[in-house]
Amino acid sequence: MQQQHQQFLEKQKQQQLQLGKILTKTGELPRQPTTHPEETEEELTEQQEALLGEGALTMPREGSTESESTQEDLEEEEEEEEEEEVEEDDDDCIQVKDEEGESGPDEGPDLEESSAAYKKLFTDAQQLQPLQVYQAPLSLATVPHQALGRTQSSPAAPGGMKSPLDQPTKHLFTTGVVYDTFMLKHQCMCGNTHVHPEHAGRIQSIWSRLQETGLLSKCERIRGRKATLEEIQTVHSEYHTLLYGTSPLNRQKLDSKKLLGPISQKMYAMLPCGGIGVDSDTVWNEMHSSSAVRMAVGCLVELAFKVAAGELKNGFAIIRPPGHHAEESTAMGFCFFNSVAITAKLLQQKLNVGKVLIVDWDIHHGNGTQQAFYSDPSVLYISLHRYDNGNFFPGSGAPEEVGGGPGVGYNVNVAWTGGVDPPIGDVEYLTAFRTVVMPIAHEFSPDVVLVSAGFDAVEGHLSPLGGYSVTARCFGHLTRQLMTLAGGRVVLALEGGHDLTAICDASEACVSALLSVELQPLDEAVLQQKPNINAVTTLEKVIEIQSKHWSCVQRFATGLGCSLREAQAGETEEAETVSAMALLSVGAEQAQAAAAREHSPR
Ligand code: Q9C
Ligand code: ZN
Repeated sequence: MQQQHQQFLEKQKQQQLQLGKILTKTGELPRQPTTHPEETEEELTEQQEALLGEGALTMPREGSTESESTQEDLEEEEEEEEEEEVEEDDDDCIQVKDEEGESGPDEGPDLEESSAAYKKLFTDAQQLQPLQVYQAPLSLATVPHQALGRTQSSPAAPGGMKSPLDQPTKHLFTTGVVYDTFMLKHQCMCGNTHVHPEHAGRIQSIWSRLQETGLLSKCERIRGRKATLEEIQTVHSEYHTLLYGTSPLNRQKLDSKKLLGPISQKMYAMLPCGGIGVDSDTVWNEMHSSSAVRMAVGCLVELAFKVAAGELKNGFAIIRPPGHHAEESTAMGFCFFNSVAITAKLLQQKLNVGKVLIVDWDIHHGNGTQQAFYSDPSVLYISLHRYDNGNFFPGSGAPEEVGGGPGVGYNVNVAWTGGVDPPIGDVEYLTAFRTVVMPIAHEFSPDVVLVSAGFDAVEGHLSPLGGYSVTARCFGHLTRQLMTLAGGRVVLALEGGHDLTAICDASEACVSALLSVELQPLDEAVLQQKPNINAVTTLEKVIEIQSKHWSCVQRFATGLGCSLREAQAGETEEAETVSAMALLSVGAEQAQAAAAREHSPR
């Protein structure tokens, strides 16, 4: 399997090199998107039209970088999904004109029906009761195959094995994984993945890795969907939502309802690579990006709802583009819609989930997520990121940013400062979890944990997009620690990371942890090493600031420089002292009671 994957990566690398050359003509590609280029082109501004030559409109052959088995899988899927796209375009009109009051069919009968059931579940059960007592809502329970319609017509998995979706009667309480090929279509029109490291191959590779290692067959595959414009507006402004949530095709319909106003004349920057976008990172494909960015959000929402409701043990969302930099009205750093933030809001609004913890271990600060919950005490945001005194992208995330108003203390920035010499690695991340992340998280006691799981802190990512040397394995161990929270209701969502080996290794480690598969142990060297001086300084500062809001961190202010082994020994000693004290006090009480009996009259 390893060897196969290695070959696949090699092949992919070679093909990436040639991407510029292999742009083929539309006619040769029967599988090109079924949205009608002729109609769409009319909608584009003159400026964009000039950019969209025949060659530029044509994307590199989809799936060309995949292993054969995955190829089959996805191709079958493409067919049905492309049909959906046109259907769903109609829904936008319904949602935006909002005449129906309720959400349009885009949200789907599944969500609408189950949403009510979920809400009832949470209210009745006083939030997240033990999972064994959970009764699946009607839409999730055993249903005859035919009754499920198109959402169940899933492709057969490679090797003749039926995929989980072909067995609608079996719903296992296991790790859910969500992935959808719609997200592959968000690609710069220049087609050069070297210029744009946030490319489709990232999630294709992770999906293949989970298949090839057999991990996927231990999981339940969840079908994604595009988030509705209404859902996106739980975090983003209406203008921002329409700007990035619509394509020329459905905008035409919206236009005819005279509701779009300034959206009709979208403006993007022309990029040096020949494509268009907000900036060179945050590229836009006028034909396909809106579907992709809405799919990324909808996939995470679907997965997280099932985990929060107790239908799945936990989950891993293989989604792109990432979201944590996206602010209310700003797209940046590859991000358009903040999937994790939207999901947290929807869990609260539709499922009555009380407290959500968001842990963000992408190497970059999640400025969008911080902004979305800055004055909200019901969502605790903890980010570990390279900060370097504001000199690392996006520049925000100072330790002093602790939240505002009622949200003071509910924003925790572990802002690594001091560059990469010495490098920040496993020991530093594990120490941060030991002294800051896990104590605060336990004290907060969340109902659900969402993880902005970027893997750009993994070794293999060089400055300026990384520079740290955390191992993939370490992320498995961090995941396992988070699973001690919220009754195990933990959902990871891919954010950044572009080194394919690194993000595949890390995804594999995290999914293994979620499945409670035995993890590769951390090296003894890691357990015996002390965190580096810059990390200790960073953690001292965080503890000094956050101890005003979280009393639990105070006890870690000393001993930050300990290795994990030393800390472990200290904890054992502490525990022994505590029980010895308890014994002493029990002894004292008994003695007192005995003395009292002796002196009391019969
Ligand atoms: N000129 C994520 O990992 N590059 N985003 C900044 C400045 C931004 C990374 C270049 C990298 C964004 C989700
Ligand atoms: Zn990042």
